[in-house]
Amino acid sequence: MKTFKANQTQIILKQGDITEENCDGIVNAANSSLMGGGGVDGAIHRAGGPEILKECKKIRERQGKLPTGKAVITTAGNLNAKAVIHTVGPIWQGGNDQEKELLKKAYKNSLIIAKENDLKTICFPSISTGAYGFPIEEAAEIALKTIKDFCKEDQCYKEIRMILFSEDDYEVYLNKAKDIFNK
Ligand code: AR6
Repeated sequence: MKTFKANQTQIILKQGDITEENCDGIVNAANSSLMGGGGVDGAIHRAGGPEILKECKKIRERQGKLPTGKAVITTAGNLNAKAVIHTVGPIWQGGNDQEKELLKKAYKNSLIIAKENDLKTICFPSISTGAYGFPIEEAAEIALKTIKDFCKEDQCYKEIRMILFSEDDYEVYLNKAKDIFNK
């Protein structure tokens, strides 16, 4: 685990399973259907229980599929959190299909909706770098820069954690964070 600072917000990088975190908001790397899936999405629904899917279904009925880059919020069910923020990262298509802008939007819109719901500590997984194939080096840079830019403007967060599932992913994020936050 390593801690950085962006304005008044603690930025924590940690290797682990996001479903074991104790915080206000847990971000889910969902898909547009909001009906669950594999990877971190599957893990969050399994650990959080059926209440999360129930609310996702209501959102689907109300507003249809969730476009890439947008975010919605539900209960966290049995997780040690107040809410789950579901966002949809882009599927990597080679880099010329607005993937970078859309990944940035996924982080930014998650931060905005969590702020609107008064969440002070929030955990992110590495959005889009699993099944969606986004190259991790670029994804890490976008994730951390978007978080830093947000914190420059807004000090609403006490703590923002990036939870990296593998040691390799953790190392990539750590190296980027040293560049981005230590200047
Ligand atoms: N805690 C933290 N990170 C995790 C966990 C966990 N428990 N499990 C996996 N990861 P992915 P995506 C990491 O594929 O690329 C789903 O089926 C994983 O190692 O979960 O945005 C959705 O329903 C990787 O680094 O999400 C969508 O269909 C990162 O989380 C699709 O996958 C993201 O991998 C979304 O793909």
